[in-house]
Amino acid sequence: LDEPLQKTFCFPPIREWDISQDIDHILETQSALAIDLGGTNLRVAIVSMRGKIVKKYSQANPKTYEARIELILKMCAEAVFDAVHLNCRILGVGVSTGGRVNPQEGVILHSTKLIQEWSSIDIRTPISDALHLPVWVDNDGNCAALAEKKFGHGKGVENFVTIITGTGIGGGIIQHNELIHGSTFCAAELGHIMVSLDGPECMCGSRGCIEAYASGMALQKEAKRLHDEELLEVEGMVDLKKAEFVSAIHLINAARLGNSKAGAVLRTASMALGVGIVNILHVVNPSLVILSGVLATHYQAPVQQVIGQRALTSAQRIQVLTSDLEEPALLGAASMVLDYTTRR
Ligand code: ADP
Ligand code: BMX
Ligand code: MG
Ligand code: CA
Ligand code: ZN
Repeated sequence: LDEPLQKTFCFPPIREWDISQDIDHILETQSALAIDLGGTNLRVAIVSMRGKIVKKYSQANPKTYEARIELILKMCAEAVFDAVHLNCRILGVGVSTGGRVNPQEGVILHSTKLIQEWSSIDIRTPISDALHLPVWVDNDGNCAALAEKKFGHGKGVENFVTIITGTGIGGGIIQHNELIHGSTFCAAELGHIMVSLDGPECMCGSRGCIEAYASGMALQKEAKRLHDEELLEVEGMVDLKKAEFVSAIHLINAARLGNSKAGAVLRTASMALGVGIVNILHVVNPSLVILSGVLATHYQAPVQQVIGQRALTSAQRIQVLTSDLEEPALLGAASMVLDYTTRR
């Protein structure tokens, strides 16, 4: 309305209002506290509605239940304190963890030896009691899939699978835009797809699982073995005697510099992972596979090649991408909070 008309009808004065600025402000201040519990690390982060990690805290994941819960609460308290100064309003807490999780109850039903003292654990109650915030929980691989769906290559993709390589191998399956959890919350434990009848021992108690061939821990074990036999170091590599510990990354470097033993280990690992993924393609037939974690870029090309060689014709052209998210499991934990608290 023009000014004279406004006066006639006694409209309140129109203030300068830019709705996009208000939305920007909400997207930047409304935040989640995200927790990720893995075989090695315990991470906590403040994550904004846009999926930006505002602040991150990392510690080694303690080996006992008591110490772990104590550290989680301590790190969360610090993050909640910092959030005030960072102008972040925490809407709730999202927990990503290794193990079979019942998200309705907020309970970790069972864990492999990768996380000790982590079976039949109600993780929701102690966190919500201490912080007076709502708490959501899911398996870390499932969380990684949620993150890809909201912020990553999985945006708008109806059927996709993600594989995240850390200490172990986690998986998440999105079918018709939803995660699948299965009848006892054990669906999408993709690290335990078996690709040989014998094969190396796995932390789950079985053998021949892709986690036992291709995880960070599996490669680290092989790197250590070669190092102990003085077969790892090759010319051009950083002096391994000065390295804090021998890791999967050293194995990859050695292979790149022409160490044939390291190359053979990596070929077996890639083959095992590739064959495992072919099995997944033949069960759920996704349109996309997203690899994440430290080893993702290394595995992408060999996995795509194995699919070309070993998948049924109809599944051969399925795309394998490397995630471009900084921390998929943490971001997925945050997405549970951001999606549920703002759903109308
Ligand atoms: P978690 O399994 O606790 O979720 P991460 O996803 O942080 O842990 O991955 C940690 C594992 O990945 C380590 O156990 C190691 O095998 C491997 N890793 C991670 N970062 C590096 C690195 N910079 N160099 C070598 N290995 C690494
Ligand atoms: C293990 C298993 C999975 C988990 C995966 C990746 C436990 C405790 N963990 O296979 O549930 O998704 O490790 O975990 O049973 P990460 O430690 O590599 O992050
Ligand atoms: Mg992890
Ligand atoms: Ca999973
Ligand atoms: Zn296993």
